[in-house]
Amino acid sequence: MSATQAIIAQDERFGAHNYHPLPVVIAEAEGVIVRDPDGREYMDFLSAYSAVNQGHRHPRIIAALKAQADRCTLTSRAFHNDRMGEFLQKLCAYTGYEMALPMNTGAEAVETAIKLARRWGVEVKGVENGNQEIIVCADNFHGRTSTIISFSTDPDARVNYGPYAPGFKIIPFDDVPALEQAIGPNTVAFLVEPIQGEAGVAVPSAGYLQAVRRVCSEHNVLMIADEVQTGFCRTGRKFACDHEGVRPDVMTLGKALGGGVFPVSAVVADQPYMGVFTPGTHGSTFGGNPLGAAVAIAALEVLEEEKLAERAERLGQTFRAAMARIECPRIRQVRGKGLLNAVVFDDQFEAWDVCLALRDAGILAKQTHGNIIRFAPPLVITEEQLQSALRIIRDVFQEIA
Ligand code: IF1
Repeated sequence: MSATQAIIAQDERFGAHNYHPLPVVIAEAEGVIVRDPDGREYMDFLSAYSAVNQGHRHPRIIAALKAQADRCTLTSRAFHNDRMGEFLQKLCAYTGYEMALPMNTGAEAVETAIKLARRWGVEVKGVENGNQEIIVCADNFHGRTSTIISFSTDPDARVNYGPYAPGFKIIPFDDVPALEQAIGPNTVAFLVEPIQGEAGVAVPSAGYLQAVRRVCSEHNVLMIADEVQTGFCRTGRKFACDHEGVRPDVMTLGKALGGGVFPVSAVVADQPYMGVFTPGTHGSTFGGNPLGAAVAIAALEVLEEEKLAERAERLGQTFRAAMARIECPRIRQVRGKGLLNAVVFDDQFEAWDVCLALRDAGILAKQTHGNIIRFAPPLVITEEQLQSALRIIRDVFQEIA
């Protein structure tokens, strides 16, 4: 039995089967390249679902992790630490918001935004507590907590997890009239992914986000953009909302904020909204810890100094143009922004075998649904690496009957 097989068997014996991973084991990683226990190399085209935008083990980020690990790692928020304020100031400067609330995972950031909107609804908008409504989109993905899956439309994510949290209304994505019709006197927020990742990189019509911004402002409804996956340069701008010059009232952030080495998430908003949180009304043991703060500071510096948004924009155009030239009758659409892209095959097409063939050819990618493969390499990928990957993808796709 090879090392890979032994490790996979160990995972299956002792680990809950809440995933069906591609049969590959990653033992080492650097930049775009990951290596299995037998030394085989692959290009990572998933980037841990966009949490590794700066590349695996970026030296600046690893150095920050090691230096802080030798000073102080966890204090809780019962006391101040000397890194959180510096981190939050930098995050506010990077995002252009007045305040930030640090958490750890994307789901915790989304839960924090839901609580912010509900409390703002009562204390500022005047909605009776218990009647607050938040509008979300079909095919959303905002995390896996019991509240969040209560408004999921993916049966796998919510089946048998009842009773479900009330107070959510589901409308179609990319449908402004549906949003206008759904808003009522008790609506406190509209929570939306600027590009739906799990839905298969669903890019909305041009102008959708601007229209959402207008409608939310007109009806005094908070626009909450979930940029956990689309944020931090992934789509060719700092944030996906920047493609339309839209400034949400609240943004949820995560994944690449932790530079691919530590879970760091946050919610950003201006004081009139963030001000609803008063001492004791929200928190987290690890939220704002100095180790995550030090890593996030370095993660943001890398995004800026290596101009990763411009890089994602330029290389994303190269990727989509090359994919459009591939002769493969089973491909229905290539879509995305920056280096968040997906190839959509015919509805009944099962892409699993294509992912296995890509793996054998040296590229790691995973399908989001049976017929859609997401391609999202680290934003530090070089032009040469991208061209090499495109040749491999073309050869594999042209083999598809
Ligand atoms: C899994 C999906 C991607 C997210 C958005 C919040 C979260 C996520 C827009 C929660 C997390 C991850 C979770 C991971 C797979 C991956 C995923 F397929 F689930 F939907 F990326 F598209 N908002 N997405 O994309 O962040 O709590 O995970 O830190 O759960 O299988 P988290």
